Amino acid sequence: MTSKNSGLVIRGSRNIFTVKREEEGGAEFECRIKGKVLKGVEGFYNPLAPGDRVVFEPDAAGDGTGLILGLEPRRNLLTRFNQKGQAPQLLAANVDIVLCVTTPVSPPFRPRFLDRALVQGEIAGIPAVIICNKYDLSEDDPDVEERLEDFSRIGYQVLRVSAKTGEGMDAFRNLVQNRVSALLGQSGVGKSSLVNALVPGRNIRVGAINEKYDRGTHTTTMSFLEAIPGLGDSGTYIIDTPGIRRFVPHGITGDELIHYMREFAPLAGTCTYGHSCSHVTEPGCKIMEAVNAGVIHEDRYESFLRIRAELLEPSNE
Ligand SMILES: Nc1nc2c(ncn2[C@@H]2O[C@H](COP(=O)(O)OP(=O)(O)OP(=O)(O)O)[C@@H](O)[C@H]2O)c(=O)[nH]1
Ligand SMILES: [Mg+2]
Ligand SMILES: [Zn+2]
Repeated sequence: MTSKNSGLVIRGSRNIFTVKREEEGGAEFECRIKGKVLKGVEGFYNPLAPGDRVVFEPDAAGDGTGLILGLEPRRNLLTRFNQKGQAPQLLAANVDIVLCVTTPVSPPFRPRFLDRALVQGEIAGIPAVIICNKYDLSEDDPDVEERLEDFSRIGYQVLRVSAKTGEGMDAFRNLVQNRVSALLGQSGVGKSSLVNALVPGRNIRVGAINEKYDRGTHTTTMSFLEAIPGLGDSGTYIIDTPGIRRFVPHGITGDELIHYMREFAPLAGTCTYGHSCSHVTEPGCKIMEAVNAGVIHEDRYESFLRIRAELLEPSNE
């Protein structure tokens, strides 16, 4: 006899998903979605993400396969615009915290990636923290430190850690315990290494940095949810994701962006030309004044203009 079960999506491609049953010892099933599309996710690159909760029916033959019948309402959803697939993509669902991972070197520090990932955290309504991994390799570059300090100034927590030496990892453990976290970052910053560092004996595949190009080699190819045993008493889960080369935010228009960058948001609508100000040439522009006064970092202003221009392109909606 078949029966309805509730389950947690652990990983999935575009049509086969590993679902962990919530009852009876948590067996895993390889599931397809019943029918063609799941309601509410039409037009997305993928219909489900790790962290999603579903109702499913194990196959009567007991061969470890099953059919997904429906999706439980989501608490939140982390997405991005997938430029290659020209469609929005689900990265993780029902998460408590987004970990935006960067490195001081190897691959080089990429504050613009952080700006973009932080915008997506704000859009999703999920708190974000910056994790500067490979701090053992830090050369105390004043430019890196200045930007990290500026992220702290505008209200983001910044952790300097090393998955390799363990430096800063107690703070990292405290941050993730009893929560569901999602890692976001470019290839090679050490996302999978951070998960490995939390679980003794765990050996998720990690990839060396390509020396010639000083970047990662896209070792993780599919997002997955990993339970972290022995950390916290109410369950700790981390969603590891594949490295993203360029993060294009999704879910807002270019005109709305101002509300999703923390130090910009209070200034929305205050320019002489109000909401129609493009914040580039107009007299009485409060954004440009804030840049000149050091309230908005020049690099963040540059990111703002670039992201807004991209969002205003019709192909990225
Ligand atoms: N020195 C140093 N190397 C590290 C650290 N963390 C990770 N690495 C190395 O960096 C390389 C990339 O690590 P991964 O964990 O595969 O990076 P990733 O972010 O998961 O990369 P993708 O799966 O390609 O997105 C590996 O050679 C790791 O051993 C660290 O804290 N310090
Ligand atoms: Mg990886
Ligand atoms: Zn303006």
